[in-house]
Amino acid sequence: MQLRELESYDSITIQTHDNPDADAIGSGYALYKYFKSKGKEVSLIYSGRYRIQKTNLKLMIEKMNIPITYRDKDAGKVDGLLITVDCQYGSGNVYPIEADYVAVIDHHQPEISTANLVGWEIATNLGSCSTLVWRMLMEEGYPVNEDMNLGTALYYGLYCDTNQFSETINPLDMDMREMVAFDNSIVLLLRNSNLSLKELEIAGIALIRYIYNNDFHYAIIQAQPCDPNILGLISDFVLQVDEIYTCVVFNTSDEGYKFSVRSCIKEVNASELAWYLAQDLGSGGGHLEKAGGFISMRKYGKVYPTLHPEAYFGNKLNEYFESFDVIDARHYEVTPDAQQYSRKKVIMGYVKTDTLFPVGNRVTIRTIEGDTDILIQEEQYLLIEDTGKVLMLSGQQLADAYKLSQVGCPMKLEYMPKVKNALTGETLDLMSYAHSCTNKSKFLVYARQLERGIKLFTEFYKDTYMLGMPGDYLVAACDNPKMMQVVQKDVFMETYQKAD
Ligand SMILES: [Mn+2]
Repeated sequence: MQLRELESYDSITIQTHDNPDADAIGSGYALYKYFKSKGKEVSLIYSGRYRIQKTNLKLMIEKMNIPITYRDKDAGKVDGLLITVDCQYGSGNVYPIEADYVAVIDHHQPEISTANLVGWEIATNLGSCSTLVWRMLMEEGYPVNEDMNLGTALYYGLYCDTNQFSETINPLDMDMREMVAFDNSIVLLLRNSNLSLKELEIAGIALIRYIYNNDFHYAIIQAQPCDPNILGLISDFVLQVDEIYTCVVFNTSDEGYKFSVRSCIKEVNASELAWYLAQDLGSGGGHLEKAGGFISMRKYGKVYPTLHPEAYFGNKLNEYFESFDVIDARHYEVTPDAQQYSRKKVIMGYVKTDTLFPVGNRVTIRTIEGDTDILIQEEQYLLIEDTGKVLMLSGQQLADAYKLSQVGCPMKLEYMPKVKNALTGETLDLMSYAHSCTNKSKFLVYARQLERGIKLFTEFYKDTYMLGMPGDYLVAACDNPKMMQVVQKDVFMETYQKAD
């Protein structure tokens, strides 16, 4: 959905979830400003049991002049369009207000039927709803950076929802963080009014009630209901204990379990562990050392009606540590039980890096998988795969494996990769410099379907690993068997065929 689709309504009410947080307020405010600029009659409201109390939120509202008001539960129906933001109409965390028309803008797991909505945009891969609304405003050409209050609200929304930018890795979140104009002095002020005395006590109590596993060196802590930021704070602290290599800190609300993950060993990537813990029950992700996630109570209750969450996290962690073999490609053979396959022809893109910036420049390549820093060199190419991954190759490697054309590359990717010059900050859209290529069909690999999970370290992936789940494929180039990678099962089926 695009925001302009909602411009046919003259009266618009924007409702955040009950007990709104900085992200709900920030993204709600951005929508408010947008529709106000279109001459609509707009109001920004929240309802539910509690009024806003936290000092940082009160300051946010005051400093940025955010016109959010509390709406009494029995204030009745609203006229025109109701948009719920950072939540979904009909979910347990937002008081159901009757309205003529309803739309939803959110970044949580889909919880509701969209059948009766006039529009919805639910982007679960984003770290904050503020990022989503920022994207929607940019798509409409709205001048976000001319309004410092608006920028600061969005920035602070992302900051809070991602535990100070540590628990997300979506490239669009990073784009907003870098591109939006904000007032740093306000952010500093809010940052230092983040905890109440009550929450200080919650953190203290949580610390003395840890569960420690001696075999795998992990700790689990359940905290009383508190702001999710406290979970990050506790887990940062716990990880400093010498015997603890990995930890999970969580709390419970009516909607589900919110958790923070930390790791200080290369065999555990916090981002992937967060994903593993949530899997089909919610969402999780972040960075190598810090990550976070959420498990929906509705989904959890269906699968584990009686299991205590502490036991759930313990079981999942044990399962995680027991179910992966660590493989170092440099001392490992895929053959002899592997079969030969060849890569089907796929259209991809390639770019000679010195057409982007001069040789010797340091640049950051931002893809769906995160940021990579490289030094621009001669005869260096980037290959943009149809999955959105970007690989670095020499001219020879590229010419050996791919048939190159001079026409532009038509690929549509979920996140279009960008290249940013570290010195000047200039950012280029990689695809507009790319030409098309197809792999030569002769590219032969050995592949073996995995029965157990693996963590694969290779020559290029020394400090972090590629994760393989049972069912995925371990693939090695026939002419260079140490060049190994993990290919997800469905991707493998689509891109490889048995060699004849
Ligand atoms: Mn949010």
